[in-house]
Amino acid sequence: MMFTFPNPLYAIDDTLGRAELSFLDLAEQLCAGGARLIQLRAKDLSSRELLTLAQQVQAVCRHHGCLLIINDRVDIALAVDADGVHVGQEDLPLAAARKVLGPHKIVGVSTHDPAQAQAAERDGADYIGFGPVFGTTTKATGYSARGLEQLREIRSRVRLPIVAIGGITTTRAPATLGAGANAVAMISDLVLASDVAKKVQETLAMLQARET
Ligand code: TZP
Ligand code: MG
Repeated sequence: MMFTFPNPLYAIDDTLGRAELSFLDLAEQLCAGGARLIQLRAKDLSSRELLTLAQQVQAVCRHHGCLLIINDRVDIALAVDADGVHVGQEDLPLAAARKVLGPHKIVGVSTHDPAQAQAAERDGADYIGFGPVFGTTTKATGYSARGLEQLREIRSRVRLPIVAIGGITTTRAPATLGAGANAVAMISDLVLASDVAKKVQETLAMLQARET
């Protein structure tokens, strides 16, 4: 059965070093605002710290009926019984991630061009990430901004759900769905908001207004 995103916001739990905000509080605020899928992206923790955090975030997610995807780390996803993992082109290949997690977990893959997107589909990904759609300073991706035109191109080539990423703001989110994404992944525009839960709510409201 084809995976579908629970709603059009793919919320990323990455504090971007905001000292006053913990990953756990951020997860709570994302859920409180209505996020129903969270990706835990904590790049600077030790394996042991990440495991503990992932267990705590998992408890928050379960409480809110929210899916939890772990960025990069198939081992952590397995250890905390997360709903899935998100791997990039340099992480464990899809086949290896699938072998570890089994057929029922969600495996998402970052892609940056049509060839990568089609390979991910062929190799059995549940969804693809595509980007960076717009310019971003959050991650040095090594890729230029792909733009909405390339997103449309990817849409025409794969049937899998697509989450667009990179420089997406509440304002840009509706047009990004309009270009064929099923969900928008956001970090800085959510995380740097003074009231994260309210920002999530506003973003979902914009996206849901667009859908009707
Ligand atoms: N992968 C491609 S762009 C990006 C990642 C993780 C960063 C997205 O962050 P932002 O702040 O929403 O541009
Ligand atoms: Mg990665």
